[in-house]
Amino acid sequence: MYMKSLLVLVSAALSLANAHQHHQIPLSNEHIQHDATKPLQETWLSKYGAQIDQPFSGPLSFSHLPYSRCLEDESAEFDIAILGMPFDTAVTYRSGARFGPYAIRSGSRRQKESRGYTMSWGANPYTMGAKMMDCGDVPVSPFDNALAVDQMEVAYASLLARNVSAKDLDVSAVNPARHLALDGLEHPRIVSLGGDHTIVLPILRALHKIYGPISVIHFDAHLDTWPAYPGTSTDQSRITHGTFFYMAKEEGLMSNQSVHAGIRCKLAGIEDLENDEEVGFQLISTDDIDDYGVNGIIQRIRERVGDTPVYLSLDIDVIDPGLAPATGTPEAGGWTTREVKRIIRGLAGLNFVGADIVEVSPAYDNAEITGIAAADLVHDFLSMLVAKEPPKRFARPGSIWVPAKDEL
Ligand SMILES: [Mn+2]
Repeated sequence: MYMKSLLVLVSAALSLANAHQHHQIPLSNEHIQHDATKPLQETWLSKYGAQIDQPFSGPLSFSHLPYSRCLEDESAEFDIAILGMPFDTAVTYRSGARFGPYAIRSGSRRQKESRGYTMSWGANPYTMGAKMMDCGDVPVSPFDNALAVDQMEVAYASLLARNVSAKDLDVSAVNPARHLALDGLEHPRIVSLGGDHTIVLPILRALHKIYGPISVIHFDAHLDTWPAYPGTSTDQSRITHGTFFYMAKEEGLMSNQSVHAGIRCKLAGIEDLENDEEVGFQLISTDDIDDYGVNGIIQRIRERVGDTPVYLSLDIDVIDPGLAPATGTPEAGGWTTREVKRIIRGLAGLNFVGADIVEVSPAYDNAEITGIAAADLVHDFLSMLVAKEPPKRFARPGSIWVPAKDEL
């Protein structure tokens, strides 16, 4: 019985194999009739069209902006440049911000010109007349800080010296600082992606040559105005991410109308605050937001810098480490991302000559929280740089709120 079943199975298998062999495709394809006028197969281009970049694909530029190595491509034209400064060798605690430009660009993947309109601004910064370009990264030395600081200054000054793209001053995007340059020319503005905070010293050196002394609006948990750290013995070792504002003041790069926002770090004592005031800063602490509110803070910042040429520098550690953990010197109890975004909206129309976001160090991130937050803040920087004034509340379609007449 067993042998008989086995024979039946073998013979069934053989006939299946024969049947399969019978239907195999012949080696020759002479039997296929070709129409020589048609390609064998439709191409991607004829069938699907353009090879679009999706939010999760394509080369990495900020918000899928046009990308150019502007330092070598001197024909690149822009009104606002995104420039990475992957420098992180002057920090007091955790290094890693050299990967900040990568993380911020990566966090911006879901941003793009065709979806740049936000309800909060009531505008799309990419379509207001200012040409924006991602100019790549400065190839900074990771081995020699004096060399790296010079490289960053030369790179920044090189882009500042370019002609602006928007020759027509009637475009809706405005550059309120365009009349402030000492040479009477309009200069491009640069949004720098750090890097540790030291990058602001070479930036202020380059800006000072164009505009003279600059006021700084400085969002940070830390003062960054310390004269030096204990144990530093050389001129170069005095230049760190916690001392660069002191150096800038020594060199006469800043006005005495600067302001900190969001300070909460521990200090040596009251003498740190006395020194800070001498460097030229007023101070808005983290807790002040509870007492004066977002609008109170906006008002004090605007009063402080007035109509001076002003530079915005934002250390991501101003935001609570629960919402932005990827940074070198985290301080508990900070502002929310939403609060910082609202304060930035209130600063539009000031005479901004440039801006940066620094200290994003993605090795300490979770689920890209910090990179996404930083990229979103850069979108706000771009909106702030091209808006004439802070956005007003407006009656948007479908809103259940009706603004009062004096808010419109
Ligand atoms: Mn800081």
